[in-house]
Amino acid sequence: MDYKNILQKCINKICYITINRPKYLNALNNLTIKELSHALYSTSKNKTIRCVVITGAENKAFVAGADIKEFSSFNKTQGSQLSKDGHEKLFNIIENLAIPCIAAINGFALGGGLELAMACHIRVASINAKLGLPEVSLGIIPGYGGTQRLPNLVGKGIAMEMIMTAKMISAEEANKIGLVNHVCKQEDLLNICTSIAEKIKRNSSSAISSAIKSINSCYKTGVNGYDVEIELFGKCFETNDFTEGTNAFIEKRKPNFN
Ligand code: DAK
Repeated sequence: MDYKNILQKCINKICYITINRPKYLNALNNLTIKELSHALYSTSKNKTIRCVVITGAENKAFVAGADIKEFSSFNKTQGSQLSKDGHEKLFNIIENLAIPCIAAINGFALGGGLELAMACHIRVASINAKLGLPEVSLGIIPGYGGTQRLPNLVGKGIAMEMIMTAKMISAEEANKIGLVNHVCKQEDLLNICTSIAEKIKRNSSSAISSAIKSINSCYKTGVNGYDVEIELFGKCFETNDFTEGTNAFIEKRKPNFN
């Protein structure tokens, strides 16, 4: 598939995806959601890729939200369809990706943009980033998982205040409340994300996939995360990575995971 609104390049087993609509502060329109979904699906099938980094083009915005101009004319049916597609084809896909996904937040991360970052497994923000869920100022509520993922990340009280006031917070404040893992200078952002990805790459990809699944199960209703952990832990014993990791330790060498 040829992409119009995203750029993708893979270097040293790390796939960098850039949302490329800088004229509209990288707002997520339907086509961009489709292209992201396609790129992530194909990346997840590529066994050589060990980490994904998602960022926004230029230095003003990660993603300034869903495309307000596009959805402003939608009716209830179109709104519901957009919601269903977004959840199923993008946000849930990212959260449940077997490969770690890092959001490199290089500027405004608002509404659907912050929701996209929150669906990623790790978030790093540059110092100029501004984050918020301003949907109630438009007469809607966060609709791509924001009412669920924000309280999971920062706690109910802070999430309630952020959503009800529609306020933007700085990268430093986001770091203080646990919404982003690290804050850095803008020029260092991709290097820091790459160095996290490089550390991840040294470890077992099968164990990392299982860890993502197990951690995510903590937030799924009706699922006992401890049971998931027990099952996935057992499965690790059948993997080549388990054999390699434990042999390497016993033989006093570094493991060589494929
Ligand atoms: N959508 C469409 N265009 C946008 C946009 C957005 N979210 N954000 C910015 N742009 C466009 C602007 O309209 C402008 O384009 P022109 O008017 O020049 O053609 C261009 O990007 C540059 O923006 P500004 O001129 O406004 O730049 P400033 O530096 O003055 O202001 C800003 C930057 C980020 C403070 C401002 O652009 C702004 O307030 N943007 C909107 C932020 C926002 O409210 N984001 C939340 C959107 S609501 C759904 C699920 C979820 C959602 C929707 C549906 N379903 C389940 C169906 C999510 C909703 C949202 O994300």
